[in-house]
Amino acid sequence: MSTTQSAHREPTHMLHIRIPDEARDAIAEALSVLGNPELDPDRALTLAHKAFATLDIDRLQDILDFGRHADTPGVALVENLPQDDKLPPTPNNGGPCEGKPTFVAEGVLLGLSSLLGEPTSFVTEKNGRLIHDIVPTESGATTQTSEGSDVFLNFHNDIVHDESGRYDLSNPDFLVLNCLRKDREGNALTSYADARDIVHALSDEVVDILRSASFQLNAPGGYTRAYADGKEVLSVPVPLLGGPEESPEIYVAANGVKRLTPEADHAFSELQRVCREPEVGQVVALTPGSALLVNNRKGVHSRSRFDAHFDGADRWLQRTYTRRSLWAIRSQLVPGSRRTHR
Ligand SMILES: O=C(O)CCC(=O)C(=O)O
Ligand SMILES: [Fe+2]
Repeated sequence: MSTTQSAHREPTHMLHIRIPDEARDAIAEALSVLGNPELDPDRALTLAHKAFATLDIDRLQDILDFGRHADTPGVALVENLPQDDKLPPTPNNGGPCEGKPTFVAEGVLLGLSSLLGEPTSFVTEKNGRLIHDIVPTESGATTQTSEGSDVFLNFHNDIVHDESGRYDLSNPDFLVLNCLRKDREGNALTSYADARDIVHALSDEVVDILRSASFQLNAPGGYTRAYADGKEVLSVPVPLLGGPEESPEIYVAANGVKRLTPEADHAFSELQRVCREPEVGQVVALTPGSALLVNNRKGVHSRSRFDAHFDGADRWLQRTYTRRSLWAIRSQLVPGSRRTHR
């Protein structure tokens, strides 16, 4: 345990927000008129924002504070959200779903995202779509990607390739994950480990190494497949932890972290180990009608192994990558687009 910190420090906790039935029904009604949001994302976001802005002031402020302050939890579970009356089969090719008759789930995703910031997209992630269908695929079953199922997806952040060589700059501040369908066996668990709790659980020596530029992150699979035949595209040497002691930021790649020294290798193993400890990893089984708000800077997340059958009844989440502001990444905008980036 870190000796520089109080041994009596309280761990961070998952914020729980339950939407009352009446509010759920009012939001569902407002979202019933929503068309396919990819056709006019700004209009869809405005409509969904209006729907969620009708929440009572306490719950609304809880979500807004989650998005805007350093001292709030890194993960929040929102429950009793509206759902689509009829859900088509789960796509088995990484999405999107063709012919979905209503867009309530998409509206929920965009409404929650709009309270945190601006949904953004990248051409190498889900073909630049704003709404990511997170579904297991046969070809990706054992990969360290969101298409995996038959493997533990290690604790990571969602990062984005950047020409500067830093992959933790243009990436999302938040992920929003909305559950449309759970896995049949109920084995899929999403975990979140807050860097404040990680640091507390590690020795000072290991934290010092994690704060040194002894690591290189591999770019996400979508990028390495598109531009490097799947070979490594490494960042410049970076630390995995940065920022002030009371509110650290963490950056870990899912697609591989190269350790530059034996000490860095040990520190990385320690990091992954403590994230799995019950006093650090906060675990949730997402079910339809619940969504997870994930701060992608305050902590890392993982997903357990689960069964996939590729028969239309598999687990199905929808996800946005959300930034507080799009301004800093404007030079990466695809010409003619307002939200899609290279
Ligand atoms: O499937 C999950 O629960 C999380 C997957 C994941 O890491 C992601 O969508 O970024
Ligand atoms: Fe992820």
